[in-house]
Amino acid sequence: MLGNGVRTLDTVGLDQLPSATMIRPAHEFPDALDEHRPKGAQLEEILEGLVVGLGPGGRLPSERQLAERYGVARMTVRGAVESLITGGLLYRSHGQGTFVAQPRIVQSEALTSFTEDMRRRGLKAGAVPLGREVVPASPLLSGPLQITVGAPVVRIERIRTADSEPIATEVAQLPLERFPGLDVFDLSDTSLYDALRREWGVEVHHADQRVQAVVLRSEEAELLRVEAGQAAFEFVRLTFDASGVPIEHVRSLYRSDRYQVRTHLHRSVFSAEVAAGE
Ligand code: 16G
Repeated sequence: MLGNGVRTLDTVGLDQLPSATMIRPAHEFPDALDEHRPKGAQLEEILEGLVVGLGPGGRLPSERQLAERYGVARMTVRGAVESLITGGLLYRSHGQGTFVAQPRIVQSEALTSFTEDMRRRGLKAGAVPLGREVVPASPLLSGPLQITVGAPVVRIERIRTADSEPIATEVAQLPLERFPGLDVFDLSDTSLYDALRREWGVEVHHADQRVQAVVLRSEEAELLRVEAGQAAFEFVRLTFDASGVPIEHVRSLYRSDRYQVRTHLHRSVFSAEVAAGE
């Protein structure tokens, strides 16, 4: 993180902050705080300016420097920094400082594969196999997949990476009868959706997906290389082919510090849902 090319304002000295940044107009970094407005809120604005100016990976001046520069208590600076950390704009690296976070990967509403999602953002998608087995369909799974209880299901566990960084874990379950040979097919660094198309001639068409917030257990956090107790998005997706036959049930855990979900809301959907009694 601290290799060459990391821009840091530490090196220029906080007394030069307004002009030395040069990346934002000087007037956006006030010399002194306005005594009629809450100090914390003003510091947050200053920090937001620094986030934009420094860009991802840039290092923030220390709390002490900021406190001296703006004549406030370190606790006030810490509060403002914490607020931007909570908002995902900054992150702290122990013993190294506070840095501007990478922008999050946004999941759009299109039905895409992980590989397509990453490629579109200029990142290289990867898949690290964790395990694969054929299991009998449980009563809970057989309903959604529309197969009989006990029918063979291929259960595929993978870590998904973007530019080698773990982003998500996935447990996909697909009916073996629909995809014979999937239990032995090599899926390392391979798109499952590509394989379904190429090898079995099945195209994903639409999906029902739910997302909820969860707290990562220690073994999940370890796989994703984040701290245990960090929040994650849990997606449960049931994917269908063009004839409406379910082909895949997936539970994924996505890092909440690297991922974001975008939804597009339309008024007419409300009327349709009310009409459908949802
Ligand atoms: C995404 C899907 C997952 C699907 C996978 C296929 C979410 C939450 N999940 O990760 O259901 O199995 O893509 O990706 O988006 P692949 O074709 O790259 O293997």
